[in-house]
Amino acid sequence: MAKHTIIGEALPNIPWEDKPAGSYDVVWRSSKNPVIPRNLIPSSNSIFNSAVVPFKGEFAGVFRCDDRARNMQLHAGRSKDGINWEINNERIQFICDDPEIGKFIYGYDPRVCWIEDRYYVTWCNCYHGPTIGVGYTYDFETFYQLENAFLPFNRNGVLFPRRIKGKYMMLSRPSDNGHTPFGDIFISESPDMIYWGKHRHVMSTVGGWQSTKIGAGPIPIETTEGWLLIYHGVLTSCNGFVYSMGAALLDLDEPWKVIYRCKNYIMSPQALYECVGDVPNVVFPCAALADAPTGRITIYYGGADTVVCMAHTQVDELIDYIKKNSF
Ligand code: BMA
Repeated sequence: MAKHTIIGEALPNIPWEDKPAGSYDVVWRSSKNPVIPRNLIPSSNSIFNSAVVPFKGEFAGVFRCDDRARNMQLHAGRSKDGINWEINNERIQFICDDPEIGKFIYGYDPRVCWIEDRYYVTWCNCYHGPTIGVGYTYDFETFYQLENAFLPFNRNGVLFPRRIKGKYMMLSRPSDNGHTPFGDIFISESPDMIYWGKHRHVMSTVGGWQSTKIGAGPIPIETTEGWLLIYHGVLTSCNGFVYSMGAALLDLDEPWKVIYRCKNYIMSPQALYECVGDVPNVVFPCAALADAPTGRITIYYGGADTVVCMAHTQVDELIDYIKKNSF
């Protein structure tokens, strides 16, 4: 019996597979991986690091589709079951009041977050270098763009799914203009989604799989034990960066306070579609679906900067694992 640990809605049609018999893993891969192939649409070189949410009894999402000129673009998509997707061949054209901000150069690694009355989209947006773009949609057809949240350079902007003490909250990872060899997770708050401040440090890098840089992944999941944060951590090997998936619990009211943080990764690149692709050895989580009554969680992650994959876990099992293996 699940303990009703997740504070949230029921999602009875969450895509789901039970843990394979004999598995030691706390997070296990879908047997259908990769669920989105690199060439699902005619224009794509690769589709990966993408965000999925429940939408009108079905599912919708914003997808990172790098085109065949290797431009990084955002595309909208829909699915009845969260597994089989129809992705628009044309990229999202954001409507923006200010042409300087609305000028699209590149966009990647989207996150989508339902807050109050709409779906907010955050992504890595080029404005004199990478920073955090912010927009919203009601229907995944028309998208509006707001001000960038921060000055460049920044990546991995991840909103919380509700206001905390009246303020919108966003995690981010200040970076540089290239393949940043450092990076901690910070949090900022906003009264209006435009002005962001009160920046606080959340987590630093620490040895092993998360020793080079870390960045928030899916929208944090509210639980009775704290905000469940799934994130990526990077190790620099003699053959380049290795991206793994980790997890922590943050204080519900003061989410810059880390309550538990798992020493072990919860998934590392081991399957062929994570180890072979345009960028080898990458698992990069950007979204999670959760079903509160059963505690089921389905994570969407990019494999090797090439394909979209799914993995499953159960909240009580994952939280026990984080606590048992915490620093
Ligand atoms: C990061 C981002 C991600 C990518 C990762 C591995 O800097 O560009 O989109 O998955 O590198 O290449």
